Amino acid sequence: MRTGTIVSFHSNFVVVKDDKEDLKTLCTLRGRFKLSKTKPMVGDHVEYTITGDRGRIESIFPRGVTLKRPKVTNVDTAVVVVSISKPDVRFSTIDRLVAAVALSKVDILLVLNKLDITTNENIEKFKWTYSSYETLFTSTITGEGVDDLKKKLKGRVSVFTGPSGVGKSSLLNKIFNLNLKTGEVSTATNMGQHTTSAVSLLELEGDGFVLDSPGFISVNFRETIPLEVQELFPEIKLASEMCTFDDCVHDAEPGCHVKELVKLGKIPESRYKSYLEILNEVRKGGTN
Ligand SMILES: Nc1nc2c(ncn2[C@@H]2O[C@H](COP(=O)(O)OP(=O)(O)OP(=O)(O)O)[C@@H](O)[C@H]2O)c(=O)[nH]1
Ligand SMILES: [Mg+2]
Ligand SMILES: [Zn+2]
Repeated sequence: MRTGTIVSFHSNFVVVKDDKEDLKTLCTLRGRFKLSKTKPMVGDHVEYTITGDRGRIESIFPRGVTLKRPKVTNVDTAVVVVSISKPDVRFSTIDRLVAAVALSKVDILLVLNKLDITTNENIEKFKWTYSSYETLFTSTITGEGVDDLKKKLKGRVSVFTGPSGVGKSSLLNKIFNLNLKTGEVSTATNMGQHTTSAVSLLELEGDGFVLDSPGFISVNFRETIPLEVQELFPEIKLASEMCTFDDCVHDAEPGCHVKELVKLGKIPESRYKSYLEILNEVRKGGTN
């Protein structure tokens, strides 16, 4: 039997890219899939058969990491693209975004795009603030960093996410000579409009897939408990090992190494503030 990956939906069909051949087939589902709860998803690895020019999904392999919005499965990496000029995405927003992505347990690659219009001072500030993440710096205008990004995507399933207008589609166009629709950043709000809307995987020359996701992954920390919030902030998690109390949440506790490092200027104040904000949200949520 053939195996492949569901790359998109097309009315009542799913489009399957074959594992071995450069072949895409419109597939229907077997009857039992229509009744069962397992609905196919973009990113699914499937067994399928072909009759004539139509295929049929026979089974879906067990899933890896699944994102709810955008709805896609078997994701290895979330490429979180941001810019700090046009649009000027605030650090607090970036913090929430990467924390939300961390909830889904995918690897995070943080990309600062629009280097060409960002001051060195701001780039350095960003570098320091996000030094606990794997980061890349790019510009679709000068081409800087684009090849490095391309290399990082090889052999994996990556989802591009980030605020609208930061240049996700532009980066993908540049990397893969695609022609995704890009939008002008609206000058009125300086925040751009959502240009990308469909969920479909793009193939990387037979080696990996990328999803250009519209705008933001929705942020919801409702199911998180206070002690888990530090897992979403790598530098805080690391420092927590030296707190006096094992269950320290780095708020009012004595002997807190995290607070110590913030005081010493070794953990960015803005990161710690975002951490506390999410912690308080989680506490209000009443899940613990
Ligand atoms: N100066 C500069 N402009 C860029 C860069 N990359 C993209 N842009 C511009 O930013 C605007 C938005 O780019 P898009 O690629 O549509 O942004 P997006 O992140 O895909 O936005 P959504 O699809 O709405 O989420 C376009 O006008 C691009 O030409 C860059 O590196 N430098
Ligand atoms: Mg886009
Ligand atoms: Zn602590």
